[in-house]
Amino acid sequence: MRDLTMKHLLQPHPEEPAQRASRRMDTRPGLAAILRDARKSALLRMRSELFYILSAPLLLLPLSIGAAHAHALLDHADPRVGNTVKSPPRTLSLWFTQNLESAFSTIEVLDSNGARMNVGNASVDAADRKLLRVPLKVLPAGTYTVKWHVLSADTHTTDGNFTFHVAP
Ligand SMILES: [Cu+2]
Repeated sequence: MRDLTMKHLLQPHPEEPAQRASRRMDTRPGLAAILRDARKSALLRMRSELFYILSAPLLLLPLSIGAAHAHALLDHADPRVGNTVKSPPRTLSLWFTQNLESAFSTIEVLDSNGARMNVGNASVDAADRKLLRVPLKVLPAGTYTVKWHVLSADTHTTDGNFTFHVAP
């Protein structure tokens, strides 16, 4: 405690102007005042260190939340994921959780032999940039795999796949 007191009196910390001011006004600082002063400065320093230690993970928190929210995930599809449809759809539509960049967002529809069943490239809907669509060939009964790869407006890419079935 004495060491701390001496150090404090010899090298007043510039970030503690309130304490310096109070010491200046104290014309005859008694032992009690010096001890109180030292205790206060130690507490202040401890508090500021604690603040930095505790705030570091809090500063990183919004970054991880932001990253998790920013990715474009598949919200729903038509035909629906895993569903069996009675009549073959002429268009596959995928709705995502984020706006998409058309040039780097693709859909591939493959039949059970791996043959490509989409006609041309997928395109983002002009009015709803979360909607990606691709025209389909006339699909015979069977199972189809949809592979999608999208670039969201925040420059993150995500991909995924699912199947749907056309009933015989
Ligand atoms: Cu993202």
